Amino acid sequence: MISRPLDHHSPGSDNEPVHDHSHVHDDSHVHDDSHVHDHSHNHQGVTGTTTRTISLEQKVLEQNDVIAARNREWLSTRGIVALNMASSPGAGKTSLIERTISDLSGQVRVGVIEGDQATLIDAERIAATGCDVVQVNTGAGCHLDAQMVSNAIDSLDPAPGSLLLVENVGNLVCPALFDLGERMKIVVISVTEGTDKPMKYPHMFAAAGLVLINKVDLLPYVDFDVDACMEHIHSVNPGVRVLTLSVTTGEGVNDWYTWISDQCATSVA
Ligand SMILES: Nc1nc2c(ncn2[C@@H]2O[C@H](COP(=O)(O)OP(=O)(O)OP(=O)(O)O)[C@@H](O)[C@H]2O)c(=O)[nH]1
Ligand SMILES: [Mg+2]
Repeated sequence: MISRPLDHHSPGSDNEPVHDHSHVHDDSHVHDDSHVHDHSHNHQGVTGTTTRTISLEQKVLEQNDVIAARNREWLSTRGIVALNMASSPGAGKTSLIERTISDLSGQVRVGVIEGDQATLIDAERIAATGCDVVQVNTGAGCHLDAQMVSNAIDSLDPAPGSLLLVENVGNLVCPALFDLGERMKIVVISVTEGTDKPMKYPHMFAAAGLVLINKVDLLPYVDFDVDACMEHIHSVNPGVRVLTLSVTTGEGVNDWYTWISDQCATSVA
């Protein structure tokens, strides 16, 4: 794990730390793709053949769940509300986090964990808002796992009673499987992606505690039917709350803030 505070040293001086409230930590991992199925076959003779199949995926998920439960317990005893935000690449997760930090400034203390395969780009965007952030680079991995989040929490040290926004790697498949210890998964879909996505990626939408339909400012220009999309979302996740919004124009964001405030009000301190 590499920890690299942003602007820790002023230019030209290696020894003079400059305090900047924003910190970018690069929590880099070279992460093998954990979706490895190892079907080991152990054939014993012609008669009475026994075939032993070991599903590594199952084991990886079981181990992940143990660590996720520890994360959840740690967060819950401190009254920290952790939200695991998933979407396809570019749906607007980082933009929404940036806007949320800025609009809720002074009302809610926010910490952020950024998950991407590579780069510090999203963490640097968050740090520019003045918010503490840890970047986790997953290398070849396509999702965050509970151990990565545990390490990131150690670096971030989120304040009791704060809101912890975890931006997962842009991907509507694997993040559905991995519990990070969050309060809830939030799925963001944008109107440029097509109405059918909840049906094509049902596990991600089924795992969501809230779905946000973003970029509604683009509705006049794209072929996207909000009502049909909502029907598809509810066909895989009946009763889930769905909010429509535009991070760019601010339309609908107040409903999102009310939802956050309700979540924070029910956190156990
Ligand atoms: N028109 C419009 N553009 C938006 C909106 N929200 C985000 N964008 C744009 O969508 C692009 C992608 O936004 P990001 O916030 O980087 O998306 P992301 O989900 O964090 O992307 P990854 O981290 O790569 O998965 C940027 O160019 C944003 O400016 C919106 O409400 N309307
Ligand atoms: Mg992003």
